[in-house]
Amino acid sequence: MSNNALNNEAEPNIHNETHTDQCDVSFKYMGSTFKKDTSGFPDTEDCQTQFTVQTPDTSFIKKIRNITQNTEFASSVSAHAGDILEYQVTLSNDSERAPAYDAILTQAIPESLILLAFDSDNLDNDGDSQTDESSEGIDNGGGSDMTLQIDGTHSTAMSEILSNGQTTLMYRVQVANGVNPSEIIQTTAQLVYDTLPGNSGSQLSEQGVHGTENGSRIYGHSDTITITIDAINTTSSKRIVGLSSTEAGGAFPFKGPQNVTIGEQITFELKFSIVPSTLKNWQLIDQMPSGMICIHAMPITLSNALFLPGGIISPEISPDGSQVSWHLGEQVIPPSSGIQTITAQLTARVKNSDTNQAGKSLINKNASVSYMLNNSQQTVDLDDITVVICEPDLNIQNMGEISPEGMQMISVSSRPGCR
Ligand SMILES: [Ca+2]
Ligand SMILES: [Ca+2]
Ligand SMILES: [Ca+2]
Ligand SMILES: [Ca+2]
Repeated sequence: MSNNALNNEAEPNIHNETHTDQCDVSFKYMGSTFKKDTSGFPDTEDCQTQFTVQTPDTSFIKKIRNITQNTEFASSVSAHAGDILEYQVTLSNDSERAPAYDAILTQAIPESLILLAFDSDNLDNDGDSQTDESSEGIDNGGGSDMTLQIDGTHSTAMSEILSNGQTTLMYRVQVANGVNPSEIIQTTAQLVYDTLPGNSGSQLSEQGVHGTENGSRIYGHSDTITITIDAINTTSSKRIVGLSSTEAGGAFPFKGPQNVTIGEQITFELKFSIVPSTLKNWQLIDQMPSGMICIHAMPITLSNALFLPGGIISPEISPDGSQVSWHLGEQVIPPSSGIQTITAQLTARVKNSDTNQAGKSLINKNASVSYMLNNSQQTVDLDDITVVICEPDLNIQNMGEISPEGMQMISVSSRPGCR
């Protein structure tokens, strides 16, 4: 049975396709020709044999779970630096009669993942019912930037996936410290197998090489898994924590909208959380809205017990007060630090400018944290805060009464809502 179509499950040699091999005989006897439609000649069915093609019917299901965060197996997972992830690859052969031979699974391990060495991961990697034996597969000793391989030279479960049989492969990786928040890591596993044991089964010479027209048919599958590094958490990322004159509209930290007066100072807090990962060209910037200037800001302290290298990051306020920024550079949050929350404080003043009139809203909407992701600067917006300008709006009213002392009575009231 030839490998036709070449390495492709298609006509004429497709699963369950029936082929007929028929012999045709005729002869002459005493001047008469005897052939298959001659009375008494053997029936056609007696001169033929039928063959039904059986090919492996293999499915390939790849799943992953986060061991550190105790998640279930799924087709994708979220993680951060230091997490241990476990891959499970299930190879099932649903064919009744055709085993899959010489299966080979390969998967590239990128720089962002570290393969745990097969001989010490406490898993039966190659599905042969032995755990951490010396022949679990090719793992290059574990690590990054290489390709793992599990095949039939290490595992009887891979040299032949039986009809109605199943082989399960397992391996683990640790997420490297160099990953960035929101990074997406995709890993693709490739599976190949063929239809004869060894190179050519028990064929007579000349034997076909597998994958050629006269050899075994090679099948290939691939499956991709997505790992997403957790994003920067910006819940409640900007709040008012101090006001110089007006009464706060709510308990501090207050999200506004907040009434303010001309000349008032407002202290804001910026806050966000980051999972263990690496941030490159890390910056925190707050661009003031027109009508508001930054007059003071506090340094951010990154403890060198929690950040590498850490440090005290002084704010930079632009000469016109329109922007404050902190340049945190490249920092690693190692897995031992856990999730880190960064807070920064700045104080702004409502300018005594022509455009700042009663009822005007100043929306502070350009605070952001940014860092390098996939070779470009990724910007994550922080919350918007609205303040509304109030000005004294005195209402003087003659009460039309004379006091007992003979004084004219007047009423003075201010516009409601400013205090
Ligand atoms: Ca094993
Ligand atoms: Ca192992
Ligand atoms: Ca083995
Ligand atoms: Ca083979």
